[in-house]
Amino acid sequence: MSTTQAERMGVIGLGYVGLPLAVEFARGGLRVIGVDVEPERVESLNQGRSHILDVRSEELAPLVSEGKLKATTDFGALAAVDAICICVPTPLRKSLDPDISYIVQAAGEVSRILRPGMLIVLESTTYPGTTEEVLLPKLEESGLKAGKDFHLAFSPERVDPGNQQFTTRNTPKVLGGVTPACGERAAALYRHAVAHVVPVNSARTAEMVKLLENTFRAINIGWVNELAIICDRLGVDVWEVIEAAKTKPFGFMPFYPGPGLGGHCIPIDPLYLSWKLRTVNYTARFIELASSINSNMPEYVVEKITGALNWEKKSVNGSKILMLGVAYKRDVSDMRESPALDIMALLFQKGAVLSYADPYVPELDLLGERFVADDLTEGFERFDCVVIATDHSAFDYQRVVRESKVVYDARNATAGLTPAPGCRLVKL
Ligand code: SAJ
Repeated sequence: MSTTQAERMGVIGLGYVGLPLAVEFARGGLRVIGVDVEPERVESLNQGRSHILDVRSEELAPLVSEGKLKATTDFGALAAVDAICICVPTPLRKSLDPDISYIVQAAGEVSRILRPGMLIVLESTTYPGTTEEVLLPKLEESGLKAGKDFHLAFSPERVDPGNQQFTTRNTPKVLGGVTPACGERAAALYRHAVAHVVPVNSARTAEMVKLLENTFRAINIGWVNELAIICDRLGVDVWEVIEAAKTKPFGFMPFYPGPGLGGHCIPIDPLYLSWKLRTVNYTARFIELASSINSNMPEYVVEKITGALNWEKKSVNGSKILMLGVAYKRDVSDMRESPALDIMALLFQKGAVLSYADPYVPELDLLGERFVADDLTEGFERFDCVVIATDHSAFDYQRVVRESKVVYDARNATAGLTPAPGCRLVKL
């Protein structure tokens, strides 16, 4: 099979990975069909309106009006393309096992329209072996043979939502094929959309590269979270320790303790790897240890809040507690796996009278209750404790330590601030 140039391509899944990718391919001169299962998302995209932070409608609209980018819910529209990138979610099940059902569903749709000469690339983060062991056989149900009749590769997404410096176009793109020719074909395709392609020798290698990247973060965050607990036991300021360690100009990279591990990547990707290793009778001890430390941080934080209230002769039960920030990290609205929600749930179960404030989250449902964000106009005196769980830039931390009775700062957001005489400030 020849390595044909792609003129037309498809992207399945128009979320924070798929839409920026579709836009870059369209800007690179290809005609792109984007497929998504959400009709209202498809409709707004075809009107030139973007639902993704990193894709401005001003850059999307001309691509749509010039016919370079079209969205649809119809997988059949992909029958006409030369290449398809699959960018669907890979969450965890409640049992903490990988949920690759979206990949399998997309593969079934692609298999129905697969033609000789097509290139299929999986971008969804998953365990090593998924492309060859799950996607390949599903696509070969078409009767076509991978590496012979069609090309198949894996290329991990490296999208960092909101990152103005590193974009889909300028972030190096790792990719690996199930055969060398598949890898070469994928590299030729991605050169339309990204500045720097990084070919590796197999799809399995490319799958593992992504898991190394994010497991590296999860394990190091787990280590600094344990360091925070250690420093607390030894009466040392963990934040000062890290700031001083950062002065080492080589061989050190700072990570910071926090209330736990949030987001849809870092808490999840390492568990895809440890799950896979269990199927080959191996225990990924570092991953599982970091995961247990990180997931225990909300309980650790609640223990410290309880202690701080105790010094005020108050119990959690009946105390008015304000959660400052509920998103999973600073200056984002995403609440997936947010540790702030775990802390709220634990406090709620202990009888706390909870409020929250978050400029990015107007309201939230938790434990069957609807909470509406407090606009903070009435200040902080009315709360028995203010918990800084997510250090959004918009908060006035000077006012927090001036007005609050008790502040529990899980993010070192009050660094350098002197609390008013009546404010008990406790830091992680
Ligand atoms: N966190 C800490 N301490 C740290 C860093 C993060 O507690 O030192 C917490 C955050 O508060 C958050 C969670 O960990 O709850 C994850 O934070 P993150 O900074 O890793 O951000 P994510 O989840 O947006 O990770 C993404 C990843 N991008 C991709 O997978 C393509 C990750 O690889 C990036 O390195 C990261 O963004 C980034 O650097 O922004």
